[in-house]
Amino acid sequence: MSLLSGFAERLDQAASQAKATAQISLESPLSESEAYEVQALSLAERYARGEHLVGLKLGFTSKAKMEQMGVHDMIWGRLTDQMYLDGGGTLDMDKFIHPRVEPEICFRVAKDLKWPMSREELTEYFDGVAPALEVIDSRYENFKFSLEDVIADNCSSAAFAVGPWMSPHTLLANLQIDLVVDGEVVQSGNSDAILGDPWESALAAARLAHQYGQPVLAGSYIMAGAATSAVYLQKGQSIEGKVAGLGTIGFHTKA
Ligand code: OOG
Ligand code: MG
Repeated sequence: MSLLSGFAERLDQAASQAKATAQISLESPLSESEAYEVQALSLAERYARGEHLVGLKLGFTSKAKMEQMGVHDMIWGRLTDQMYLDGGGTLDMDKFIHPRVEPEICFRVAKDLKWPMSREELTEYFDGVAPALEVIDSRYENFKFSLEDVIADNCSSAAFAVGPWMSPHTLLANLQIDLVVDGEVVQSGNSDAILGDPWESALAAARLAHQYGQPVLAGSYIMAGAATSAVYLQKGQSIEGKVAGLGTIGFHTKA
């Protein structure tokens, strides 16, 4: 087995057994493109078990997130149908290592994405925007990683829930984004923190997917990346993500 497929298998097992593993960069420094190769190989294990790709997520598209995690660049990962959580549903905490949640904005792709594409063309390629919640669960001990580590680990992707769809013409500038836990606001941010405008995340997703040869088909979800820090989940909580002007999405964690 090659070094990269060994890392991919290790990360896939850490995720499926909900058991943390040591940072791979401490064993063998990887380049960014090798890290994306590990990600693709570990996703191949999921597809082989019958999971399906349903979209992409961007990470570290805001300063708040980069500072919280000590990294310096945007990343992207893959979302599968197994990660999808119905709004109002219950998250089984035993399936995760040390899950955190963050409020987000999600886009729905109307037409297979292409590149290049202009900012003006974007609304043609998307038919919905929605408030969303992302659950991230680093497979590394203590949620600690380098940029290459987290890329290899599919950007900590673990679960996501998406609220009611609104028109893609809904303005996304300067919207307040709140994370509410058991009725209390625990994180607040602004949509402008996401690359200056969350639509820039959709554009970046189209560019990065093209760069890495990953098709993004109609019906896919694109998660824009969080505007706030993420917070650790506990058992028996009620979680809501609120985006002013877009709406609310929530779930519970199993007691
Ligand atoms: C990596 C995932 C980052 C975001 O929205 O910025 C991310 C992590 O923080 O573990 O999902
Ligand atoms: Mg996120």
